Amino acid sequence: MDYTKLSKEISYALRHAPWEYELELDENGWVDLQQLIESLREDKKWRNIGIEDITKALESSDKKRHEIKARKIRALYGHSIPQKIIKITKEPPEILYHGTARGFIEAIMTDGLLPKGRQYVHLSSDTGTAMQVGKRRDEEPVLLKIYAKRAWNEGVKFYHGNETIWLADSVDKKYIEI
Ligand code: HQG
Repeated sequence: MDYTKLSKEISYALRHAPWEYELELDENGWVDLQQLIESLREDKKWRNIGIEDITKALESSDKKRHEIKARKIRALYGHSIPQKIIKITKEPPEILYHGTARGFIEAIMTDGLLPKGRQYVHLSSDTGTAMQVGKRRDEEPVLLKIYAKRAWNEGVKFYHGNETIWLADSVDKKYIEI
């Protein structure tokens, strides 16, 4: 079983296209795990999957992208669907980081960080994770330092994604340093 492929398809279903799987997310992004499994099983490559394959796919993943609780599953971040997923606000650490492509810097330092195709801006608690995120778009990414606690103290909301990923609706340029 290709667990990476399974994990990617779960992300696609739960972040971007639940309707293709006849799934409806609740306001916090949860769907019934059994419904997801039944929907995936309609594809012949997944026709024999069970709960244990889903948990293995999540465990073998390099990042904590999904969460299972009380027979439900959700993606922890990354959503692009029109229905905005409600996240819990949480006081951020002093500094968060964002890794991005060199070509985006001018726009970011003009308009601030915007969610673009997703519901939230994604920030990282450590520089290594941020650089990895940036490397998806540029072999020499730029690391941005975000004065998160100062922003929070001035009323900007931050939300918990997982242990290393933080979310925000947007980040004004006054809190960003290259
Ligand atoms: C950029 C993956 C121009 C922003 C990753 C980023 C992450 C602007 C791109 C998660 C801008 C959006 C999210 C502005 C922001 N002008 N460009 N004003 N504001 N941008 O993929 O943060 O592996 O939606 O810098 O690891 O790269 O899928 O966001 O480059 O955690 O689990 O617009 O997705 O996680 O790109 O990545 P994305 P991201 P997974």
